[in-house]
Amino acid sequence: MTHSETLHAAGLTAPDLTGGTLPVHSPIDGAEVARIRETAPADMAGVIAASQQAFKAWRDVPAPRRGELVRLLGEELRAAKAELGAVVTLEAGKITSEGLGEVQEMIDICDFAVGLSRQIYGLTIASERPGHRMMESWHPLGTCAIISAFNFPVAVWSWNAALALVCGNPVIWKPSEKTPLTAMTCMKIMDRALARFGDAPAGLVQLVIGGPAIGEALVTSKDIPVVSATGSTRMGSIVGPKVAARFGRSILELGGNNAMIVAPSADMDMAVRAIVFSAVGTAGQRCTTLRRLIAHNSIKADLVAKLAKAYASLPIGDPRHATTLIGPLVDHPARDRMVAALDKARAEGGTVHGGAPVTQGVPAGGAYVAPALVEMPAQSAVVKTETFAPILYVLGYDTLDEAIHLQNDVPQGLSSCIFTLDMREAGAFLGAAGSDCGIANVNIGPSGAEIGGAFGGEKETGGGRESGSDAWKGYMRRQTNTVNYSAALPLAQGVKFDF
Ligand code: UN1
Repeated sequence: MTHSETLHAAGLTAPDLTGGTLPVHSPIDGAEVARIRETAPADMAGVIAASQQAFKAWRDVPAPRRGELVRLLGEELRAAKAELGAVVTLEAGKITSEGLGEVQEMIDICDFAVGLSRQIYGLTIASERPGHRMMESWHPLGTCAIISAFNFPVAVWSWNAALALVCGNPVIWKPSEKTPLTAMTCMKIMDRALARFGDAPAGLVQLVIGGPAIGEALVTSKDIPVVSATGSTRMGSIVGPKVAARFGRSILELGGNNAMIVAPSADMDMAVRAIVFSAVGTAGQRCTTLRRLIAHNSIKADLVAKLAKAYASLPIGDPRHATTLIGPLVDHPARDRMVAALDKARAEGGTVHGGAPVTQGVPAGGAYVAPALVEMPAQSAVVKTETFAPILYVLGYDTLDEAIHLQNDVPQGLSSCIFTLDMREAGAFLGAAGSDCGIANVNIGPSGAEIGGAFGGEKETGGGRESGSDAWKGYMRRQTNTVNYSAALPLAQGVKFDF
């Protein structure tokens, strides 16, 4: 299929794709595929006001009925899976299976949120006073702004939107400027769900497209109580303080620098499979991508040899071809950053295997690269930096304490894992003095998390939690209620105040 056939199959029409100011390129071949109309900064006040209006109606709709909208969204996503997945491939450069997987992640979170819509539970609490009852009520909070990144252009929106909507909040979505077409496709799918739902308020789900001025309007508006932002640590360090300054709530999902410890007892074949998928999948552009391999010195050389062999056989090329495993980087600046990181690694004493730009057997115009394995003498500055590319730094260790120290000794704290068959090592890794990350796994890689768990991480990753478990609480306000059903008015803490 040509790019325009893919876009038209997903329901995007000529007026959607032309006449605007924002050029959109496909990473597959660098071709300009659209010029999108941007939201004028002056229009943001109206967008936010419409969202406020929608909130007034939506917060009164019973949560299970709100869940019905998300159930319909899940149905529409199932029907449009192939078409939306193809746009993810076109616009983000993911291989077909990963584009489809991303849509599946959306369907999964919709299912989760539908169930949640009947499970918004609060606690009841024993009161210290006779004839009193205490409980918690969870109420909708208000508009949730969702600022998403290019690398999961649709799934991250759905994690936030599906939860926010069942929690009673309208959403305003600002996608990456690199991936507005996937967002527009999602909005068409959402519009079909809204039409079937029938009576959702106007302005419940909005999309705004543009650059920093649009983001700034969302981040600084006191009418937006929750800002969920996914992207670089640099972006988060700007967004977080601005939201905090107006006492808003931010849910930040920022950089990762994810490691795997491979112990001597590990099932090596399984470890190799996990390493290859998590280090080179999505061309190293997941926030959960494996970036550091911490291998026991007794098995390190053998492991590196096995990986080098596996890396040499990985098909690199057009992400639409069924056999391709490594598609392009998002753009040429991303490739320049990879080349620069490898130069820095060499300067810091690293031995680089692979990592060269690839121009043969791939579509012209795309930024294709061979994945790099880099043996490092120490965890130097470049290793502590997240470069969004398929670079895997390899470090050695002798004791588990040393390995855990290396794993934790970076600014980021998203995902981590250990390969071991020794339950004591696994227990230590998952313990309080083990991994300091938001995600810690045993005998699986750091990427490809299921939606059922809370997703996010510590330190410079930003501390936010999205997706499963009780992450929904981040989108609601908790109200503590004390009800006195007695005929007396006792004060707490035994205070006397008689008059
Ligand atoms: C991201 O890269 O921002 O765990 C999200 C994973 C995916 C989500 C990644 N489920 O790799």
